[in-house]
Amino acid sequence: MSAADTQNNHDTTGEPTLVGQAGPPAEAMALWYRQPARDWIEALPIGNGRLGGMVFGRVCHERLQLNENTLWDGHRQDTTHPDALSYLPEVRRLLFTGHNAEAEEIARQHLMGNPAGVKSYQSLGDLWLDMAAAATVSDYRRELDLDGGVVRVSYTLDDAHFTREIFASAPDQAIVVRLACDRPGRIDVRLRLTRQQDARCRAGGRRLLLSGQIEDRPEGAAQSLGLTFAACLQAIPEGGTVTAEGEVLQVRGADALTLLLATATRYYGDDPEAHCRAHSDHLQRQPYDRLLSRHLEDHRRLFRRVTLDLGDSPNAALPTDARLAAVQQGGDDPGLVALYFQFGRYLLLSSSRPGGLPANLQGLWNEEMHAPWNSDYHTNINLQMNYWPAEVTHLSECHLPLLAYTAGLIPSGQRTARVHYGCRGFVVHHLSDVWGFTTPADGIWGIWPMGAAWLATHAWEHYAFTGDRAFLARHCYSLMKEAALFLLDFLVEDPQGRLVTCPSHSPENIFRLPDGSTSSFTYGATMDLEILTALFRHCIAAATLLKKDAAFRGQLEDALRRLAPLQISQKTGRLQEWIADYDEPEPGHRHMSHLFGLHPGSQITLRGTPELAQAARRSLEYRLAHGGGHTGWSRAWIVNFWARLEEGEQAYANLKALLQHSTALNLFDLHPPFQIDGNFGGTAGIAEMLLQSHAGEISLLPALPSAWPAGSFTGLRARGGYFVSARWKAGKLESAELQATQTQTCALRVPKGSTVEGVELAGTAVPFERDADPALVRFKTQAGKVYRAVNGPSGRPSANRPHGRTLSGG
Ligand code: FUC
Repeated sequence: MSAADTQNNHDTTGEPTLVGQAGPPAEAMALWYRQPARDWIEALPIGNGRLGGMVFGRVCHERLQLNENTLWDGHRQDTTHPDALSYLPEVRRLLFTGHNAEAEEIARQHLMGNPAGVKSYQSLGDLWLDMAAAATVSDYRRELDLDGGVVRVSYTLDDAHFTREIFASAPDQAIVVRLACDRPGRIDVRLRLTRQQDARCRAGGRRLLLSGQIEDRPEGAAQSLGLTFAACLQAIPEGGTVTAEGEVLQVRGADALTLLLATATRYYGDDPEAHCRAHSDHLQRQPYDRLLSRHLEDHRRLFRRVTLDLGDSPNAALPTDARLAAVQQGGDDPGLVALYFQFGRYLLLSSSRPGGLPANLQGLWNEEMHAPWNSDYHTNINLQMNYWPAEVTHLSECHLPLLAYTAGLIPSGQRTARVHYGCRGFVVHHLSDVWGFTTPADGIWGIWPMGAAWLATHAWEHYAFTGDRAFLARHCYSLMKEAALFLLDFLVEDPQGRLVTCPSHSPENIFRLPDGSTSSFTYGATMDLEILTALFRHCIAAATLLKKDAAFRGQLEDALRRLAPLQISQKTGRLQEWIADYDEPEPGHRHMSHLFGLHPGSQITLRGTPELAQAARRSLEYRLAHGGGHTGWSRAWIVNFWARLEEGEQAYANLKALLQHSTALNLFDLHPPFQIDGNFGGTAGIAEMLLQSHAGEISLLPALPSAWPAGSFTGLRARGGYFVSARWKAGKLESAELQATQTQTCALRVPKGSTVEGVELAGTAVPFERDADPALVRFKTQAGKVYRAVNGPSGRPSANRPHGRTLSGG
């Protein structure tokens, strides 16, 4: 097997002509197609959080491209620049006096990490299933059943119907492939495991063993420091024979065939080969049906928590690529949006499971040895966006890998904080890897010391949604505090006496200085102030809840009082992105960092800070008027912004643009190239259109577009620990159910045109108060109880039931 073969992504030679038209799969929540993937970006993803595959579904030369999420090039090392701290005062002085170019010059030489970059997450390799050439097959279909987490391929060849099922099992930590046929003895297949580099494959008995070590040899090193890894494929035929021939396994005349793939790397310290062999021994004792049922149970436990119905579509019976094409030509397809939403949830639960690493820039799925941006962890938007849907779409435990990963960065981030800035706490710059990289990378824009702080806001969000105070005390608080300690020490007074971050950036944008030159290097960027405000407020709230650290709390409060404020441009009415009202050479820049306070932050809200919300809106409109949203993640962020501004039509138009311009046939988000953040940001945006809880209220259908006049959702989560379901018709709320997990007062907002006519607990009216704002009601909830809020007139409680007492009207 040559490297050229393994790389030949487009090779469809020997693939048969497809005839006939397979109907849609039984499962409605499925991506499905009438042809195999021509290219990697058309293949269908499976994953168990650690082990992933891209299934091409080819008839005669099936390819599964494989990933294991610990398989990264590089190694753990100290990347700090020992002299950095001695240059910091001069860099600050230069920035405060407007000598940005000179500051940049010094920073490039002395403030960057060494090395100033990370190495790539790599493909594990490929599993190939070669079958005899066929001239024609009929009724071909491949599908990704989201509800079961199974890829299926089926077709008819001559008189026989062939089926394949492929899934990545979390409970059994394996990729499982099942080939079956309705005629006995028809399964003949040659199996190969390959990798472009650093590996070899051996066949023996019924197994293939691929093993190797990434070549990572620093200058002068005698040995590679790269990870060792292994993959073991086991073939279990029913009937027929298996023979090992050199580097391949040949299966002949089987009625059915089960393939079990186990993988391991040395990342967690195991011997990968020994681990794979032992795990294969265990797997081969599990019957296929048992593996499948254990997988289905595990997958559905997470997947089925949320349902979403956005209404019918005339294209519901078409294959996914045809539906996407119709939207790309301007059509509306609410069902495709619901599918996209559930696909986002599927991707998260397939790429991020407790105990493992978080989803990277491509989630889990990467076919390259040198991936775009190394498929790393970018912390100036991308990694965080991956987790925007986690809590609201009820995949809270899938958020834990991010929190654990962030906690794992603390030792390295403390060293960088000390060596580069002389500060306590921990700092993370704009990207990281699995080796604890925390220093500035890539270029001058890498000097952005806010990554840890932003990541730490996720710890609080996890608490806000789950209400898990013990977890807050045990895991979240120290993380938040370490991130805040860094900023407390890092803040300095600017020439006007305001506390600011310095040096920093507004990721990754540039501005024009009064002398006409451009720069990106600055201090007190609006985003920094917003992230810091969010984190400090979270720390104050957590310390108050946990009754600890009064002095620390006082320092945070004091810093917030002295912090440079958010500013609205006198010239343009827009929210200023920087500390001064600079012009922007790239007004449609993909990053919209200064709007962090609007989303994902909550410093800017429509009713709490109307002037800032208006200024944020102007900034957003300006970005959009100049081509903003040209990358997938940028477009997805825009959906969330409009949702927070309660502009359903604008949110929807941008969601549609995400599908039209930034979505591949397999529904992967395209930067381009493939980058998974847009999938997650898009999924979060859809949720944000239907349910919000960032402003101290649960807001139902805050940004419902006219394209979804009727629909329902169940099982979404809101801050305060609520589980929320709702149903609407003709654009008006019919009813909502809130399951409380805490005893507290619930503030519930309904959309324009709807009013709460009653609140019930098990059919009995519950007293509620109507706010001066008629869209808002308040009532007491008790942990474990389910409350139903109904809108009139169709949802009005029947006359023989008492109405809720209202304080003003109702
Ligand atoms: C940041 C973004 C790019 C891309 C990369 C992975 O550098 O500005 O658009 O998303 O991360």
